[in-house]
This record gives sequence, structure tokens and C-alpha cells, in this order.
Amino acid sequence: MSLLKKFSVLSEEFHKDPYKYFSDLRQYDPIHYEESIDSYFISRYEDVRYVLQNPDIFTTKSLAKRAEPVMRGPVLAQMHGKEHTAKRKIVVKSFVGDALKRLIPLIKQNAEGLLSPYLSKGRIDLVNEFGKTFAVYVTMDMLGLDKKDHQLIANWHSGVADFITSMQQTPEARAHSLWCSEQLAQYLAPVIEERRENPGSDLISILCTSEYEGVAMSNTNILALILNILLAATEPADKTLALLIYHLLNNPSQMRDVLEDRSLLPNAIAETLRFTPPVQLIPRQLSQGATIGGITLPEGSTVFCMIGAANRDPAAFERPDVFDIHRADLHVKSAFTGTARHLAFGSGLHNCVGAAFAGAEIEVVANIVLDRLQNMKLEDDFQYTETGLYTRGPVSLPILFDPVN
Ligand code: 2IO
Repeated sequence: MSLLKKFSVLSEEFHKDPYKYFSDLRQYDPIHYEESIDSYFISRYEDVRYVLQNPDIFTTKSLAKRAEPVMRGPVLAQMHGKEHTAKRKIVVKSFVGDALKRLIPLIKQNAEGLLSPYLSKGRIDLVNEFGKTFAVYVTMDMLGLDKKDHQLIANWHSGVADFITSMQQTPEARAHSLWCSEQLAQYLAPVIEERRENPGSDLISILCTSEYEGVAMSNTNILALILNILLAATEPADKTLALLIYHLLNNPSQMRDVLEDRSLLPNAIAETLRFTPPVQLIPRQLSQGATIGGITLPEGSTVFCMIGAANRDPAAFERPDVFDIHRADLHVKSAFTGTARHLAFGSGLHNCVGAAFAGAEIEVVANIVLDRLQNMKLEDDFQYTETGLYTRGPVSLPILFDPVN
């Protein structure tokens, strides 16, 4: 099958199963131009890596349009130079070492608490009855927000995420996203004031009490970083968990291996991130004319790195379309760091600040799911579907297991 001239990554068929098209894209159209949005889609591993590793040429400037209207200020990914280094350092401190250790019991409590009402039922939708709420709970704990408001935060978060992860938004959807962002700003303004006065150990307090160039950050800058963290910590989490469990259910011998030896769980998570990265696209904007994979693009061009396609490139991974937690080229030791071989956390200067946290969070919650839900299987007549071009994950994952009282 060769690609038709009219092929579009914005088409229904591509959205239904993008993985079906990645091989042709890499082979015949590695710098795919999408006319309706005047953007290039980069699918080869080597090209994607090159783009991500050269932030001076391939800048994050496009985020001023894609993110700033709903983040209400600059996110970490948009910053550069010493501001980026300093503020990234402030944020990363909450995601590693002792701060991360303190979060582990909270992650456990959230997972156990949300699972317990379902244990006697023998059935749970791991996305809609568990994962989505779990992801919001953990982020709210990290930020030190009151979880009684989780439904409000979840709804506003989803409006904001829709803005950032849409390829084309209707005017109505755009207005709704901006309204959600406004609600979050109003909700968080008094919290920021209060944490400046009475700081605790939560991430909002850390942002409120940290200084950049000798002065405290402005309310706008703090708010943007809170919204940045809310989005980045919440949006990919339920997707990664559901994808991990789905792949293990589809590969019973690998499920057995993990159940028998839980030290293999990081391998399974890393392989899930390679095989089906929850963040599929990373946008960049050219500060000058540049050549990618032999094709020269003009200054100002917008490119999208296709993480899913790059992670399935046979030039980078053996038998890339096979899910294999034992693969020799998995490199699990670096899989949750900036030097990971898979590109699910990006690569280079702007690689995910939450990578170590994400790995730990998913390991903790997956261990609890595997402990509590015995003899898991997918519901009989279940039709598996994924949704999303930018962030992508299962629409639902109804699981049957042995009920307990
Ligand atoms: C807020 C897209 C879920 C980030 C983002 C525009 C910046 C940055 C990412 C990830 C995942 C989100 N980009 N996290 O791709 O913070």
C-alpha cells in the first residue's frame, strides 16, 4: 500500500488507527505536509530526534498560540536560557527524591480508595470509573488542592486540554476552553494569595515561595506553571495506565511474567510508552530555514514530531510493532529519564520534567490494580477504541475480575 496524494493525518481513517499508517509515512512521506493547517508531520525516529535535540532551530514558539491563551502565561516548555534552567529546577524538585517519596503514600491511598467500591462488583471501567479520577486526585494532592472540588477541576482541565490538543477547534469549543481556563484562574487566585501567606510543602507553596533572579514570581507566572503542571500530570496518566493493562491482557504470557515478578513492571511501563505513547505529537517552529531528512523547510514552518511513528521505526527498534517487555533494546534503566531511547517523554532540553514521577506513579497504581483485581479479563463483547491525535488513549476499558467482599 502506498500513500495516496490526498492522504491526511486529519482524516477519520487515520484517527481510527494511526499505527496502520506509520510505516508508509516513514517510508514514502517522512516529512508529510498537511495543507489545511500548513504544518509538516515528521515520522522517522532519527528526524524526530534531530528536531527535538536542536531547540535553537526548532523552537517552542508555537506554544504562544497553542498553549498560552489557556495557560494565561508562559509554560516551562516555552522558556529558554537561564529562565528555563532556573524555573525547571524549581519544578523538578517536587518530582524527584524526597518530594517524590512523600507523594507515594498519597498515590497509594488514592488508588486504593477509588478501587475499593468496585471490588465487590467484579467489574470496573479502568478509564472512566477509575483512571481519570485517579489522575486528577494525584495531581490535586501534589498541588495541595482540596479534592472535594475534583469534579470541577476535572471538567475545567478537560476544556483546557481540548484547546491544547486540538488540531482544529470549532469557535464554540474554543470559547468553552477559554471559559474553563478563566474558571481555573478564578479558583486558583485566592489559593495563590493564601499560599504566599501560609506556605506548606505542596507544589503551589513551592512556586509561591521560590525566587527567580532574587524576586518572587508574579501571580500570572505562578498560575501558568500551576496550569502547566495540572495539564501535564493529569492528561497522560489515565491513558498510560489503561494502555499498560490493555497490552498485558492482550499478551497473557507477559502478564504472567509481570504477576510473578513485579520488578518487571517498569519494563512493561517503558514498553507501553514506546509502543503506544500517550502524547503522540510534539510541535516545534523553525527559527530559520532548516533541512530535515534531506528536505529543506522555510523559516517559520510548523512541524509536528510524530512520537508514535518514531517509536515504531525499525531503524531504532527491532520488530517495532511487537509489544515485548523483554526486548533487548528497551533500555529500562534510562526509560524514565531525559536520555530514554523511546521518545514518549520528548528528548533534549525540554524533555518531560515529570518523567521519573510518571514512572513511579504508574508503577504504584499498576501494582495495586494487579493486586486487587484477580483474574482480570476484558468484558466479552468489548470493542476496543482509542481516541485523540495529540494525546491518545482508550475510550474505555471495562474489566471483569473475581469479586471480593
Ligand atoms: C502544556 C500535552 C499533556 C507539557 C504543554 C503545552 C507543554 C508540554 C507536552 C506535555 C503533555 C501535554 N507539552 N506536557 O507535550 O507540559
